[in-house]
Amino acid sequence: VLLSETKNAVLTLSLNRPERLNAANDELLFSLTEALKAAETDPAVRVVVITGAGRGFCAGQDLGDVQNREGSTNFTEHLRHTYIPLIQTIRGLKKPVITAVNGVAAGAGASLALSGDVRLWSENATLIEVFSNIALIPDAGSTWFLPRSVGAARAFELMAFAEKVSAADGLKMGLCEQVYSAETFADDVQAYAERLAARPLNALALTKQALNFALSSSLDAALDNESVLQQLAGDHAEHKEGVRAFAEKRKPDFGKF
Ligand code: LHQ
Repeated sequence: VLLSETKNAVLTLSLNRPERLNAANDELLFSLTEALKAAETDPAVRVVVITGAGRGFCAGQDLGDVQNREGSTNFTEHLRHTYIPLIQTIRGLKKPVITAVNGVAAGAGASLALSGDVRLWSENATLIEVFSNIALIPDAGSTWFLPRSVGAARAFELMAFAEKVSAADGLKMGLCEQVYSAETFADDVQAYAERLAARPLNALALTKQALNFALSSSLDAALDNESVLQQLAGDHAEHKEGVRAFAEKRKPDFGKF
């Protein structure tokens, strides 16, 4: 259900149920969460890419799987055991996570697409807050991620009508940072990820932590949090390398930290 490959410090995790557009079952969600946790402590990995095999990114919860459950499904328990730890792991990971959206991202798959530190879309990517088509509410973080890019009213509209967002519109709306041609998508994502992997990763991990904090805090609290995290950045060998390289008029070598 999950393919894993590391190349030049970039770990690519591919959701692999292509015949169902990578709709998620428990096994897929658990495997993905475990692989992300393992990546955090793996010195060979500096950046993680999450993408989909085949023509889809992720069609959300496998609806066949939901229907197969005995009796009435306990959605709250299900979310607490599967999607919540997954999204928390992505947002808390001390390494950058790129969501590389190769095709349709629907339902909880849309939430997953939005959860990356950087979101790279193929021109074939689409995002659909599809939940209302089956009279559910957006979960796995969509109610948190989407209004932060488009505002609550536009988010509500996208959710109410399960409107399909194209790659061009996703870029305008701030749902992704780059759009690449479908033919070169995998190579473009790898090249982007390798560029990110060459950046100072301790500083980026602290930047991620600061952004996570600031998204739910007051300005005063964010300013104070920055001052604490800046100390951690400044005490790291990476910072000394950056300053030394500047003085010596050469490119810093952050890859060794
Ligand atoms: C699928 C799925 C799918 C199984 C396509 N499952 N097979 C929910 C419940 C409980 C608690 C936790 O939280 C959640 C969160 C959620 O994610 S709810 C939302 C669940 N997802 C959906 O409702 C999406 C359903 N799928 C679609 O609307 C369409 O398939 C999209 C718009 C994603 C893609 O449309 P098309 O490109 O036209 O592809 P398709 O519909 O022909 O799908 C291709 C195949 O994939 C097809 O199988 P088949 O055997 O006919 O070729 C679909 O049945 C299968 N598939 N999504 N979620």
